Amino acid sequence: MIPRMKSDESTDEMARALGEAGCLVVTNAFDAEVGAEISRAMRPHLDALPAEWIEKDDPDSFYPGYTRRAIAIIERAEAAWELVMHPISAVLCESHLGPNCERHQLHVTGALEVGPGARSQILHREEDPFPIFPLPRPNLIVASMWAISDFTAENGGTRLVPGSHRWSADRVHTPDEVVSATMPAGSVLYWLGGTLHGAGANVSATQRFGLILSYSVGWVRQEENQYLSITPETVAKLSEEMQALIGREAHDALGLFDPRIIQV
Ligand SMILES: O=C(O)CCC(=O)C(=O)O
Repeated sequence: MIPRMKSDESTDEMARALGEAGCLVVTNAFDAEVGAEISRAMRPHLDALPAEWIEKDDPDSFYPGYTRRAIAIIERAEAAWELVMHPISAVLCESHLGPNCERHQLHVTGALEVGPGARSQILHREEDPFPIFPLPRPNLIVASMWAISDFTAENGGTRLVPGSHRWSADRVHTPDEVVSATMPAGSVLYWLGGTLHGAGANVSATQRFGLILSYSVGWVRQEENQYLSITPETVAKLSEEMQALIGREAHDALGLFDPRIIQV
């Protein structure tokens, strides 16, 4: 079962529930107008994707066909900045990543539109790029999916295996352990980097639209190269706190720089 809470409930309780189940839905987390503004900003980037990427499906591919993905959300959708910096995400990252690092960082950002006809995505763990750590791994990543449209079991709502963040490598999920995160627009789904998950199949007639924002411990390579995804003009508009979050701050001895060379 995926625990559900409202955004005005205790964040300590949210952190506990996320740690227990490996996933958590928080409803009433953001306004419809923010979602609409993000959709407007990302539409041209999603529409510009080559048709041949979208309108075919390689069943072995990690990314299913009929699904549009566009990254670089900080650069392309200013309305999303408040979600990137959302206080609930800050508490959950501090609680689950804080013990393993001096500071967490933004790992990847993306608008994900699952279209009618998309098959389900292979279940995976966000921490799979770090195989050097045996399962179950220490917490390296906290991920979030912000529901800009409703998420249903029919339109490709994210599927998860609650509890799988604690499994060793030989534990394989059974079909009845896979649960769809159904949530109304304005909700956010959180999951830990060790939790098995993937986009569901879309057997409906409408698009499922969400924003994925994930965070990692500050000492790993970010999934999305934020230095090449955000222009200096945009960096100059970010608060100091947000600049640190995107990685423009050293983590202990990692990421040293001389601030006299580039000043933003
Ligand atoms: O779209 C989703 O619901 C999940 C996306 C995901 O897991 C991924 O992009 O790796």
